[in-house]
Amino acid sequence: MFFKKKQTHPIRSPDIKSEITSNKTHFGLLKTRTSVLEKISNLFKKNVETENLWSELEQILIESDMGVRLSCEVLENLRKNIKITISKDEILKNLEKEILKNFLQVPRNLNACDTPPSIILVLGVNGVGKTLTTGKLAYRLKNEGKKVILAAGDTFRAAAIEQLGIFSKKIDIDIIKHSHGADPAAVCYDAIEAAQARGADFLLIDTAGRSHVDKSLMESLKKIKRVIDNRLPGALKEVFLVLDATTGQNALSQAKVFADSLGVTGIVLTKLDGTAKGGIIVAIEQEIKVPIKFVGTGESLENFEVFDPNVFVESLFEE
Ligand SMILES: Nc1nc2c(ncn2[C@@H]2O[C@H](COP(=O)(O)OP(=O)(O)OP(=O)(O)O)[C@@H](O)[C@H]2O)c(=O)[nH]1
Ligand SMILES: [Mg+2]
Repeated sequence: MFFKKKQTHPIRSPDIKSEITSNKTHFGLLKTRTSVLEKISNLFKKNVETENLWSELEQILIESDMGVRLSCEVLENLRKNIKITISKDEILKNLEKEILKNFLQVPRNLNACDTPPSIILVLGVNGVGKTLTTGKLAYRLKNEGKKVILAAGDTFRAAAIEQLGIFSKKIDIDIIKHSHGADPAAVCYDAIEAAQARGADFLLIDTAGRSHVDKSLMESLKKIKRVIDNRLPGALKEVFLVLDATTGQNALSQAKVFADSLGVTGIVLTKLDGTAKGGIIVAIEQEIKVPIKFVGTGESLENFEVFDPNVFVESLFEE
């Protein structure tokens, strides 16, 4: 289990509940979920016999705008997974799990071009884990048999080029770099040429991190995107926003700014090994409607996993 265990029940703990309920609708179903859970809680307070619970639950779900198909699916999964003799608390917990899992079922595959190279741009504020994430992704793709090239697009911070260089040596893949202070868009231009000439499947571009309210950062990132779009239209298959899970709600405001101005296609949530704030995942997806595709779970290149909503929900509910 890669998520740090939560100490309390997720729906009832105030931080997670507010993350879930304070946001607008997502995937069209959030409001439904909140009112459904309210009705279910009331039902549980009414002391209904356990055997009648099923039909009452079915009625609540079907009457809500969840739709008959989703309601039946949720209850069917629940029935399959639990014994009729378990307590109401257990039924409620399992029902919450099933509903949450359903909310999180969105496509999370890594997009790639039919004709390589596919370009992946890695963005985020400073210190969230962009450079390490770029290395982890390169390591993962190389292990899948892909030819990968790195571009040192962070020319802003003195040690950044060297940091990515260490990963390129470790993983044994090429890196395209200019000197400190150079134009990152020019690095990207050269990197695209190299990726084409060397037959790379993927070009991964690390970028500089500054505050998400820093206009010069946003302009510099937009320029990189323009260069890619002009030089190789259609090749930019992923714009990954890296967010640090330990920053909680702050990650959410960053996500909004980046998603609005840079067309983010996926989120990588890092440092999940150091936090119990996993509930931010639900809030981020609700708010910006961009899927979390990968999670960072430690400081080594191997500590990187595809985000699995089922594993995530189970870990949230672990006692
Ligand atoms: N525990 C843990 N640490 C991480 C994870 N991802 C990144 N880090 C650590 O976070 C710190 C910053 O990582 P970087 O990759 O340098 O972050 P960055 O976003 O590139 O930083 P700047 O280039 O300065 O903006 C490093 O000490 C990393 O080892 C993770 O998933 N888990
Ligand atoms: Mg960096």
